[in-house]
Formats: sequence, C-alpha cells, structure tokens
Amino acid sequence: MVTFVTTNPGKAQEAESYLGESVAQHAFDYPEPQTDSFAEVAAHGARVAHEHVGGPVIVDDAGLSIAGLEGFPGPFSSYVKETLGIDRVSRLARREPDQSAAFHTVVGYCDGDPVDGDGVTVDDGTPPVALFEGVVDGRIVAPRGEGGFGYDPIFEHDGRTFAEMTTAEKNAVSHRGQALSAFADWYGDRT
Ligand code: ITT
Repeated sequence: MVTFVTTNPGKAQEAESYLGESVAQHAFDYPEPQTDSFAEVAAHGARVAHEHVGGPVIVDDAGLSIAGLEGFPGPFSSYVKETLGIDRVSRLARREPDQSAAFHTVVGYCDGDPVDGDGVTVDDGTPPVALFEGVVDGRIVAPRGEGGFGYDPIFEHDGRTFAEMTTAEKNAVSHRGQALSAFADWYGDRT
C-alpha cells in the first residue's frame, strides 16, 4: 500500500481511479520550498511526507503555465486560484493573442530505500526520491463542465475541457495520468 500525501481530494480520486486500492490518501500539508521547480517541490515533499507517514509515499506537485502570460501562474497556481479564482485567470489569458497552456506535474516517491530505474529521474538527496513527470498541452477557454477540480473547467484539451471529461478520460491524457503511469510501471518492477 502506497500513501498519497495530498490535501487535494481531486488528486487522490484520480490516483485511486488509476492505481486502484493500492493507494490511499492521507491529508498532510507538507511545507513547499520557494522554487519554480516542480521536481524540487515534489522531492522535498516526498521526503517530508515519508518522515511523517513512516511508509512508502507519493506526493504530486502540479501547476498550470499559460504561454501568453509568460508561464503564469506556474508554481503559484494554488495561490492564484485562491486569490484571483479561475474565472479571472481565464479572462486574463483570453485577452492575450496566445491562449495555449500546459499542465505539469511531478510525482515524487519515497520509501527511505535507494531508488533506481530506466526512464526515471532519480534524485541524489537523502533519503532518495524517484520522480515521474507528466505534461499535457491545451488552451485556456471560458469555464465549461462540471467535473474535475481546480483549473479543469478552463483547460481545454482536444476540444473538451478537463471538467467535461470523466476521471478515466482525463487520466488517459492528463499530466497526472502520464506521471502515474510511469510511476505504476516502475513500482510494479520494484515490488
Ligand atoms: P497538495 O499540495 O496538498 O497535493 P494542492 O491543491 O495545493 O494540493 P498543487 O500545489 O500541486 O496541489 O496544485 C496547484 C494548483 O493547481 C491547485 O490550485 C490545484 O487545485 C491545481 N491543480 C493541480 N492539478 C490539477 C489538475 O489536474 N486539474 C486542475 N487543477 C489542478
């Protein structure tokens, strides 16, 4: 059993849909270092979460980068959603000529033991953390759809917003689905 340490029930639901009963959510708000690197946040978070939980953990650090806004809100996605809200982010983005955007995530795994493997970014800190990245391209639109969470209603991929997809449909194309898929392949070989 791997513990997904996140305060975000939407992320946990996607991981459970993808990985089944081998994952369970634990809500713990680990401190995030001030950096614009999702990988650094995920690596730090995985170590702190492992120390807190005591067993194998994953964490997920994600963010939305809007091309016409120079990558904003990026590492500030959580703060910007709480302060501006997604409607205003959408309006700001749609004033720009380029509305393309990308969602990034890095999943960090830590169980205290050494990690290794093909296609995996291996962090050399202590304790070691395995990192799995995912990125999906899309564009910012006016809010549509009732599903998903966070920025999903304003992020359109292949003609539908993530909020217009089921969890399984979103996982099949999303940043998180890609990272979870890489993690699941790697973890299957480890256990
Ligand atoms: P934890 O750090 O506790 O996991 P969080 O919601 O703070 O939860 P992030 O910092 O990774 O997680 O997320 C940054 C913001 O991006 C936050 O507002 C999320 O709701 C949003 N977000 C993350 N993944 C998303 C997704 O797949 N679709 C839409 N919004 C997402």
